[in-house]
Amino acid sequence: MSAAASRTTTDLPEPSLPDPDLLKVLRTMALARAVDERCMNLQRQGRLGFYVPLEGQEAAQVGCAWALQPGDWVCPAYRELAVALTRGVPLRDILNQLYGNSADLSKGRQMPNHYGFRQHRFLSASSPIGTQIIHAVGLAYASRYKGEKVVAVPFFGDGATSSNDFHSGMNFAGVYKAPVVFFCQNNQWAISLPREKQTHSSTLAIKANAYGFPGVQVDGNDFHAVYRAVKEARARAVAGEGPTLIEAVTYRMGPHSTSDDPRRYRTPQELATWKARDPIERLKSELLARGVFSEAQFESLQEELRSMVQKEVQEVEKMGPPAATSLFDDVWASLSPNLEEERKEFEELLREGVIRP
Ligand SMILES: Cc1ncc(C[n+]2csc(CCOP(=O)(O)OP(=O)(O)O)c2C)c(N)n1
Ligand SMILES: [Mg+2]
Repeated sequence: MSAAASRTTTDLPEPSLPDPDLLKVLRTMALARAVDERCMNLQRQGRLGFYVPLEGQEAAQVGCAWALQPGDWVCPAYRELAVALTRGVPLRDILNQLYGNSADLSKGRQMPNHYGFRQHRFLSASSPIGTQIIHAVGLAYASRYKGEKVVAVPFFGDGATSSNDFHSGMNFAGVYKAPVVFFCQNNQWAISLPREKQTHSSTLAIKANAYGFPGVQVDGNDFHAVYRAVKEARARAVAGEGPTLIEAVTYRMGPHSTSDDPRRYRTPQELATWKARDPIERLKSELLARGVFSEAQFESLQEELRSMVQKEVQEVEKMGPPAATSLFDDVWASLSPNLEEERKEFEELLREGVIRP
């Protein structure tokens, strides 16, 4: 029996938000899970090229994003689907990018799963580990210079705390009190490298001490704990009191990406221990225990979300690839004569079928 299921109503956590909001939170977490399941299957069926799952990290991601404001900057790594959904990014836009089709906002030019959404202040995913940390620090510093009351949040993993950019970003933000909320999802693994081989520090949060600002470790599978910690860190940052490092202790229940097999490096027992702490089950059982929600309502919510995702995928799969000639777009304001010539030649080869779009 999971820890959440064995709780009694008397030791339920103090809710961080009113019940109608918590139902929206649960819905967002369940939506992320439904998208995750579907995309893993689509990749296994050869319909999607690549996917990076977040299963197990829903409370950490939704908890953090829920505490932010629309003007705040989100600087993701590559696993932040639930952050994008909480920011209000339409699922259609995410799926179009995964497929790299003609409706993809990045025009099929980015690696799948490496989306960015300008209007949501959600930067393009950073694949090189840790680079988004310094981007966030720069954005935060510049925003304060411009008089904006916003924060920037780099999302990164336990592995990224060993990167040069983690040190540079934390140091600069500490010295200049940049309004940054450093959000580390310690999911216990950096691909096949376990947390205990990543660093000899007792926690990741403790690393903030070296840079002169607070570091907080929270239960990353507890929505309320994450939400409260980020809300407080955000308030400190916009009040000019400087950055905070938050370590959300969680677990990646799936593979690192569709390209690896975690059974090669971790035990079934470890996975079972963390599955019993499933963040969605945890919030759900709390709402059930308080009588806000019934098991039957949760099941119909899951049905509804799964069929909505299914319909979205059907629509997205109807779209063709981006036009092949679009590779000449967006680099120059106008094409030089030699590029004009190359483009004509390219169109000719397309017409003759020598090159296939
Ligand atoms: C600079 C750099 N080194 C190595 C890699 C290969 N790599 C991709 S993901 C990853 C692990 C990152 O682990 P963590 O920061 O814990 O994030 P998680 O994937 O667990 O979310 C590594 C080493 C990379 N992308 N960039
Ligand atoms: Mg990790």
